[in-house]
Amino acid sequence: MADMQAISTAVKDGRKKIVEKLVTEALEEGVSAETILNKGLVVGMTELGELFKNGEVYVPEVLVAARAMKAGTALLKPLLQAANVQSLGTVAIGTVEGDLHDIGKNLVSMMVESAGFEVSDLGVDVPAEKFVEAIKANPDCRVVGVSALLTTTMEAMRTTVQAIIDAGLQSQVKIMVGGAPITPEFAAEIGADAYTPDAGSAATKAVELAG
Ligand code: B1M
Repeated sequence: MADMQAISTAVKDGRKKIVEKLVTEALEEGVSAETILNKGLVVGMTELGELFKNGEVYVPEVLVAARAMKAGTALLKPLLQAANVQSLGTVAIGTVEGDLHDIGKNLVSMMVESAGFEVSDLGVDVPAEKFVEAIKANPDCRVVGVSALLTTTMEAMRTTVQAIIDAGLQSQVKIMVGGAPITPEFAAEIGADAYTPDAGSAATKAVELAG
């Protein structure tokens, strides 16, 4: 029987092949992609984050776990996107300059795609100008998603949001921000249109913002 605990443990231990096997088996047993994502993969990465914070594991372990997590989410991606029927426009998304964390941003991309958007993924370590250029280059871009995972890169988020406002693009796009250190208060302070705490609510909010 599908065991979400085993999936989260395999992510935490960085066991890519086991993650792929357990996710495949769970899907075959009819467990939904959302359940596997939220009760298995994300739980494992969150638990690992605690160990990392407490100095019980180090960057190499985290990298191996991130690789296992990505392998698992790659299997879920087509299923999370299967319900997508109409295009609601484009969401440009990236992680701010100086920040290399992309797992959360990739989950947001997947959920936003599954809600019916095209996604223009700008990657990680994205300078403010690149966000601005991407919006200008895509008239269909309705929402821009800005992610930051480090307290030290929150200022780069502020710079990015300001650059989008300064370029006069707020009449074209709504700015959505998120990431572990970001709060609704910080989002409001820097002039973003929306803050969402997780990938599911980011997708719901993107639909609302584009409407
Ligand atoms: Co980093 N790291 N890391 N790390 N890392 C954190 C973020 C940290 C909290 C760990 C800790 O100390 N507890 C800590 C930050 C502390 C702080 O700033 N206060 C930290 C640190 C310190 C660092 C380094 C500085 C470590 C070092 O080198 N000494 C370094 C920085 C590198 C850099 O970016 N310049 C570093 C490096 C790394 C790795 C490369 C090893 C790896 C990243 C691999 C990758 O992403 N490809 C890594 C990882 C994996 C983590 C932890 C363990 C897990 C992050 C993650 O993927 N979580 C993390 C600890 C933690 O978060 N518990 C940690 C799972 C993911 C699903 O959640 O990313 O929060 P999350 O995304 C969520 C929400 O935040 C939200 O939705 C997502 C899904 O629900 N969300 C959005 C995210 N973006 C959003 C955008 C939105 C809306 C919602 O709208 C646009």
